Amino acid sequence: MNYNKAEFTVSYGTFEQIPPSDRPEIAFSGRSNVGKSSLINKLLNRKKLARVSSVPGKTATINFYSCENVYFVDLPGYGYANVSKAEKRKWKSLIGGYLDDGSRQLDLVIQLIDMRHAPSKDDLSMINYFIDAEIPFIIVFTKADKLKKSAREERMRAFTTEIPCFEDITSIEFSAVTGEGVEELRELLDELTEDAEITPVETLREDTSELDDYDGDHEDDDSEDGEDSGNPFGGFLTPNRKKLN
Ligand SMILES: Nc1nc2c(ncn2[C@@H]2O[C@H](COP(=O)(O)OP(=O)(O)O)[C@@H](O)[C@H]2O)c(=O)[nH]1
Ligand SMILES: [Mg+2]
Repeated sequence: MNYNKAEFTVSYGTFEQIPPSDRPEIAFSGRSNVGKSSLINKLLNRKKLARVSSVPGKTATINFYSCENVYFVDLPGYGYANVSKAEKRKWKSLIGGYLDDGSRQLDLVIQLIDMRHAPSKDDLSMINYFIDAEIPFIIVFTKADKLKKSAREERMRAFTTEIPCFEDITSIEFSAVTGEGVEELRELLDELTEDAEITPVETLREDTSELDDYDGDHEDDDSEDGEDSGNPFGGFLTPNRKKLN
């Protein structure tokens, strides 16, 4: 893929605005300030395609970047303090709606984790969600340049016990400052998207109508445990997406 061809396409503030996907999507997930915008800019060889900020952003939007026949999807960052309930709800329905929509061509989620720290509760909720929902994902450890060799080795060792199923998860150590890991990430994405095609949405609709058969016991999921579950996500991370296999 020619990563220089990426263009910002569109931002959505609510899940309902997002049209059906007409091409493979690669989504980026991570807590606010983890280095998501910096990684997207590095990957796509641009200085300011995604806005980098020292102050965590306040607006939850899903941003789409197109690159050849693929969309890169920047999910809103989670986990920053002092956010209103209304904003949390918005975040929840955006990310929850997007990830839970089994009809999207979600080829991969790239889950970012700051290499300097143990994964947060929210990071672990995301990872467990991907595992339960069978959403393909990899982990990118960010800000590798900020750790000395020994501290870095210690952190990487700790991740093997802190992150569930770590030995089965592909992970990349990354730095937006030194560029470490960017080629490895590009190669992985190239392999994943080499046959990527844009499919007209009308055709997609016809195709997916047959998938209704797969919608097994969709109804008795317990995804309504809401605000009082003790889960920082308010319980939306209960997979009920349609399983296609
Ligand atoms: N040293 C270092 N700083 C980084 C790296 N990636 C991001 N940052 C800094 O971390 C802060 C948050 O980055 P940003 O990309 O906006 O994070 P986002 O909120 O996840 O999109 C900014 O001050 C960045 O300059 C990295 O790889 N190394
Ligand atoms: Mg950002």
